[in-house]
Amino acid sequence: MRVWNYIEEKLKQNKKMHMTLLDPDKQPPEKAGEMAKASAQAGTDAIMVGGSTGLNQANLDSTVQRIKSSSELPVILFPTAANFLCRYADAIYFMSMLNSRNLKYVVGEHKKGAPVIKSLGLEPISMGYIVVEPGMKVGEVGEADLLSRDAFDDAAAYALAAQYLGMRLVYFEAGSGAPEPVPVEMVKKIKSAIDIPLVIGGGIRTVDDAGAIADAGADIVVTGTIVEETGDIQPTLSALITAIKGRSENRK
Ligand code: 1GP
Repeated sequence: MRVWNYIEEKLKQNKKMHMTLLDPDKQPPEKAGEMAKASAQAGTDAIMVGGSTGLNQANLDSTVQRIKSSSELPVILFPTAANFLCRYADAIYFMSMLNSRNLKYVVGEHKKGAPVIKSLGLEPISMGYIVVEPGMKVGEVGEADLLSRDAFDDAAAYALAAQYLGMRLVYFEAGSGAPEPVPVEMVKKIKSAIDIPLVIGGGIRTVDDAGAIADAGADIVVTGTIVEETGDIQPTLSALITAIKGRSENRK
C-alpha cells in the first residue's frame, strides 16, 4: 500500500493535495514527461493517467514510462475500463461509477480487471466515483445518471454510501473540461457527511475556484485541462496549488 500510505500520510498532516491528470491521447509521451516534470516543480503530489476515449497500449506504456523517468511522483492510473492497465504505473484507482446506469461501470469491468491488476502487481486504491452535471465525455461514455448540480442531499448520500461500502476515497467529477466545477455548496454538504477523503475534479481552472473548492472541504483537488492549455505550466499550476495548499496552512 505504498501510494495509499503516501496519500494518507499527507492528508494526516492536515495537508490538502493536488493531483495532475494527463491523458495519453492528448500529446506524445515525451511531452507528457515534460508536463509531469513541470507539474512536479509546481508542487503537484501525484500524476493521474487517464482519458475517456481510445486506448493504445503502446502509447499508454510509453507515456507512463516517460512520466516515471521525468519525476519522482507516484503515477496512478485513472481507468475507463478493464483494458486501461499498465505495468509501469504505481497504483490504480479501483473506481466504481456509483451513478452509472450500466452495471459494467459499477462492477463489471472491475471483475474483468481485478485478476490482471493482481498479476501486474499494481496497487489498487478503491474509490467511489460520482459524475455531476454537466459530466462531459465521461458522463456520456460512463452512461451516468448525472447528479443534478443542486442535489446536495443526494451527493452527500452517495458519498456516505461509498464510505459504508468500504471505499478509501470518494471522487465527485464535473467532467474534464467542464465549464464550471462541482458547486462549492455541494462540496461543503458532502464533506460534512463523511469521514473518508474527498476528491473533487473537473472544470477547475482558476486560482479562485481551486481555493474555494479546497476551502469547502475537498482534500484532493484534481486538474487536467489547465496543464494542457497553458503555455507555461510551472507558474500557472504553482499559483493554483498554492491556493489549494494555502488553505491547509491556514487550517493549522
Ligand atoms: C477529469 O477531473 C479531472 O477527471 C480533470 O478535469 O480537465 O477539467 O481539469 P479538468
